[in-house]
Amino acid sequence: MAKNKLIKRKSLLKLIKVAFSGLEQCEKIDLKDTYKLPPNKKIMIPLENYPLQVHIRQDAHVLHLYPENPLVEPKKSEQNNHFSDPNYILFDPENYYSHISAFYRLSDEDKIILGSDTTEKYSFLNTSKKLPKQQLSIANDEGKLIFKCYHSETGSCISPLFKEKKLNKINVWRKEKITKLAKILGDPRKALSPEEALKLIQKVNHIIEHEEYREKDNNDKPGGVIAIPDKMDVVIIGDLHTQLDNLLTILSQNNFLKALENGEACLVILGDAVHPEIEGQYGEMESSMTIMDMIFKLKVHFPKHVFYIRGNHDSFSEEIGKRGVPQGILWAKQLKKSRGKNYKKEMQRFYDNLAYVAYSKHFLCCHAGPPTSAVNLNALVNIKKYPKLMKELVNNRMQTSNRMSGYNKRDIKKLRHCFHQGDNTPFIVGHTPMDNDETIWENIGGISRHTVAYAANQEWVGVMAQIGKKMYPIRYPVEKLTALVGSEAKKL
Ligand SMILES: [Mn+2]
Repeated sequence: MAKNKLIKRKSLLKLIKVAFSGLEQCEKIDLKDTYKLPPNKKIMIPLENYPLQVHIRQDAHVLHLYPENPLVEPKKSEQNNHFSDPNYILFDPENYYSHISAFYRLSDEDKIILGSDTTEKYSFLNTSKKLPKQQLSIANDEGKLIFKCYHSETGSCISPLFKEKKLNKINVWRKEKITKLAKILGDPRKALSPEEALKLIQKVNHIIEHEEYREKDNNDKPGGVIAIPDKMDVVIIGDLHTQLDNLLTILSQNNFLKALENGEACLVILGDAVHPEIEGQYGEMESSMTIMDMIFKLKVHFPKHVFYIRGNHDSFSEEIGKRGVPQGILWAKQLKKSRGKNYKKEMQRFYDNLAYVAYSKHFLCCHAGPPTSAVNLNALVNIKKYPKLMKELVNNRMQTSNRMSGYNKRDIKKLRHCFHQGDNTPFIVGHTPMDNDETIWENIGGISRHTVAYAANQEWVGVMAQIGKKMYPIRYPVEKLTALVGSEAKKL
């Protein structure tokens, strides 16, 4: 409902904008070859849904601008979805296909201005600092691209990437990843037999009891902290709440999978992968089994590069529930019924052995928030002796005028201090989505580098990904990839 209102407001705004922007005065050109943009003139490209190469000025550095097309065409009935507004992705092709990299999403009605004024802001585009302050603007008007070059001496050029290979490059690349995922995960639509499921979770528990980068506690059990090596990049994903398509969307994008494979990066899942958050589905438990199976398969395939941190829903507790539906209890019952008593025990063993915090020099994360009570590194490692700390790390929420007991800036600072981190180290939590439309929220509560990542939104899914020394929010439209991975697995 709120969405309809939003769309209406958007179209009204658009009418006003068109009336005043002189869009009609754009010159349309027929783009067959490289085209030099005339200074100070708006040029509209008649091609829709075609990739372009952009020379911001006439030197070697080029950018690519690709329409963001889904791998699976949405059904007619779903046409009013997030792919109905054509978006473009602007990126540096030198990095885009080889490393985890950021890009600029040029959405409908959006405009980007490139020049030395914005070199810092869009540092991932690697454009020259020697450009004029404003060199080139690119706008997206319902999928039609409008270019304006502000300087003739440093003139900008555009050319179409017509050749078949380049046209489909991104989706061909993504399909290769779907095949890889099918090999790792199998058909996610096919339930594991109780025997297969038991074997899988036992393997995971064995790995976790000897987990890499994890100091043992004083009882020689896995401690509460994962210390990711500084040289390894991290990709952080928030609460999935059974949205398998969201996990598959992420793994089919960027170079996340490749970076896990070659050991350059690790994936940290911030807990709460189970228990749907969709109204009317709170008591449904099959999808919780499926997503845990998939996470377990990832863990077995990448034992040193996939980590799962404990969330409050990673429990059979009667306290876990949503709107009166006792999800913790239903979860225990379901596992016992479909997979047997031993499986349920192994899941408890899994929960008991999970870490609560992960960090490196470049980030710090946990499921919910920092403890408000006293905390130090030794207590975090020996967390099994500190049930209060355990509870706080998976349940705390930020302080607000209605929740004075919540955590605040000082508590984040305190937790950072346990790891000798300064105030600039990104601190990332899940647990508390800020609204229904987003997936990542930055600088929450006015606290700099305090980020909430939530991966259960059905339209957009985001990760916090480390590129170099910095963490970037990277968002993708969710695609229904479960069936695609499944049918690919069947072919193997
Ligand atoms: Mn939670």
